Amino acid sequence: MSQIMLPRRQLIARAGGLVAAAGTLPLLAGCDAINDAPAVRKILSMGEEMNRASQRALMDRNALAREFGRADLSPYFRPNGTRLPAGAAYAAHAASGFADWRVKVTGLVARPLSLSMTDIRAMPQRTQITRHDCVEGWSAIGQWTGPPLSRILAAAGVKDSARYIVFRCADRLGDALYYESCDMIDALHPQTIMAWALNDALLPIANGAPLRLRIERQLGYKHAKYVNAIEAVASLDQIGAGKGGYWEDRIDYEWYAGI
Ligand SMILES: Nc1nc2c(c(=O)[nH]1)N[C@H]1C(S)=C(S)[C@@H](COP(=O)(O)O)O[C@H]1N2
Ligand SMILES: [Mo]
Repeated sequence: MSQIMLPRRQLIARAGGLVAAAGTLPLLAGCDAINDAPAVRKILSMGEEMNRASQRALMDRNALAREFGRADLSPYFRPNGTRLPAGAAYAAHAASGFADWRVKVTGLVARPLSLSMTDIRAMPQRTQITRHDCVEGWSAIGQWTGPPLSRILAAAGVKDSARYIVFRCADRLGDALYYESCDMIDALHPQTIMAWALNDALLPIANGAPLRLRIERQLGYKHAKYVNAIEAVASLDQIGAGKGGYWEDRIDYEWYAGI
């Protein structure tokens, strides 16, 4: 029980074997005389480094994002970025209920695929209620349904040489098409799905119809909407400006936006 009550910082320090140093931290805080002694400062900063190292080691990239209940659903899932891709081609797809929409699966795969929405819906599905966090400072909770990306990649026979998955989108923002990418850990994460339904209804156009990525351990801009191609690559250097995403190429959004 007392273990559980320990602040996270001390738990991590204990895991790192720095019980003594960490145990004295609360006493040292506010005691300038001792804090100023170079030797003590050095020990404290060693502790900090150990904490950071242990934290990194403890961070589990395969851990699940929190899932919520139906009572937690946001009454309205706010759309952001493109709400309606411009152009006649997308309009025609929308008018026909996306009957002819294709998602190409290409690159480092043994069997390139061209999947219809019927194909996508016939695959094993996952439904999850998760919270979407946008860097612009808003969140929303929604229920998403679609096949795990891992299933799609397995169907295509993704090769061992693939290190990243690139998601290409149908919407143009200014000079370029939106795109995103992730590494294989996130690509194969059980909550990474290609969603075609939001809250038990077909995905609204504003939220990325007919198909959008849900990559639940990452910030909002990684969740590519209007996806029409999934590409397995060994390097991101030749994709866009080489930083792995539309916003990453343009402003200082991190490629790895883990949450
Ligand atoms: N194709 C495409 N995907 C996109 C965007 C976009 O403009 N175009 N915006 C991103 C951002 S910044 C966020 S927060 C989410 C918003 O998803 P939503 O519209 O369902 O809220 O989509 C992301 N994926
Ligand atoms: Mo966002």
